[in-house]
Amino acid sequence: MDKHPDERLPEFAAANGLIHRRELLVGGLLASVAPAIAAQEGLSPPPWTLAPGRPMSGYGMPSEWRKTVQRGFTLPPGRPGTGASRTPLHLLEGTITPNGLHFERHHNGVPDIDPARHQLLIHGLVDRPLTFTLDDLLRYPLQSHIRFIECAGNSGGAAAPNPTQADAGTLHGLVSCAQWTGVPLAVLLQEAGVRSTARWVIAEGADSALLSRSIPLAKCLDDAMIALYQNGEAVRPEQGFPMRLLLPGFQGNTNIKWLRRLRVTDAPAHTKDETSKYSELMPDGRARQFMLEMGPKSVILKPSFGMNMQGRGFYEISGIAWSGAGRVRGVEISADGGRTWAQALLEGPVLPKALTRFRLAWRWDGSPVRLLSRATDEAGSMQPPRSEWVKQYAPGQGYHYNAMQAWDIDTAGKVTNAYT
Ligand SMILES: Nc1nc2c(c(=O)[nH]1)N[C@H]1C(S)=C(S)[C@@H](COP(=O)(O)O)O[C@H]1N2
Ligand SMILES: [Mo]
Repeated sequence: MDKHPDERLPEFAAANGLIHRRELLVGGLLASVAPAIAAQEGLSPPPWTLAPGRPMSGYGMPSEWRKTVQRGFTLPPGRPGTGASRTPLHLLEGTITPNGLHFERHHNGVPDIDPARHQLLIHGLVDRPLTFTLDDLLRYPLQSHIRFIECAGNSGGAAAPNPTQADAGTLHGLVSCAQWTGVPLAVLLQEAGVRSTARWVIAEGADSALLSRSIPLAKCLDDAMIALYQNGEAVRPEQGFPMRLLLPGFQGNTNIKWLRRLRVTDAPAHTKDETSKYSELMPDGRARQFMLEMGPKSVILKPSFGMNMQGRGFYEISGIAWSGAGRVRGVEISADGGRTWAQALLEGPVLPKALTRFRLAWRWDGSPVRLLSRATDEAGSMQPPRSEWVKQYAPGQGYHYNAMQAWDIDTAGKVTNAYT
């Protein structure tokens, strides 16, 4: 028989107490966190068992006790026009972002679109220009896929010379993951009859920013979708109701919300949204356009800034990883600033272009440590240290930031943001 967990020495996989991922499957390591209680105390009825609870409601909301789990704003909420709100990644579990907490990025607010008056036009280099209402699209066979969306500007604050002391949601919360249901764009393009000279599709939104991006035709014929549902309910207004373009793994900006038009062309349109913005400034002063795929990335969420350690002992390290290239192949964790690494457990199913939860048991001995995670994707790309990442771009460039996130923990258990 196995010894009591307290007596059994876990199998360590890297320095400073990182425990082999196999031990998470065995369990028992963390069993000692529950305090022993007197039987009497455990049996006395809590107040909510003494009176009937409240009635049903038409649309459920999270517990009153979790009211503070909110999207974070860099600009005050309610401010008109352009801005973003961030998913509180550090306050969530699993991999699916609740719809009310999906990050938002609007270039001129959220339009209130009457679905009965909205149409999607497909035109340009096609044999038959077509328009689709929401009802038309709902007659097609639908597909569901769990996919993340990440703004190209996510984590861009890490281009600053000193690490910002803020929680993981504030630093990295321009990424969310949902099950999207809709019509594969390839089906609609096939129906319109794409001409042989076609190479690009210019997508345009029905917001007052008329946000427009040039998308390679190959992507539109691959895994692009006209998304109508988000985690089982109609796409939220903030996410593009009644329909949005979903381009799995591509920078968020190309996932045009409130989609009204797809113009098939032979060349990109060089719209304002892909010239003045969402292009990357390189060290030689030139800008790179159409860097569309998001790189491999991971963030440790537990522990992370604002969650201080509760004394030495066993902890579960957990976080999320993703890549625009496909599946996450592995996530490694270091507790000694990157000298030794342990493979984390990836919680299945590990889906392509979706958030993946990773976990690892850890015994913190109370000494100062630097925690790091690094993801490798199925294309073989690995997250760089920050010092390597910054060399790729002009100073201050903040798009496509995917360097490793480091958290320093001091002897008091305080967690701070650090650069590698
Ligand atoms: N029509 C339109 N589509 C848009 C935007 C916009 O402002 N207008 N913002 C883009 C940007 S920059 C991002 S990162 C994503 C954000 O999607 P979300 O708000 O659903 O998270 O939508 C993209 N699609
Ligand atoms: Mo974005």
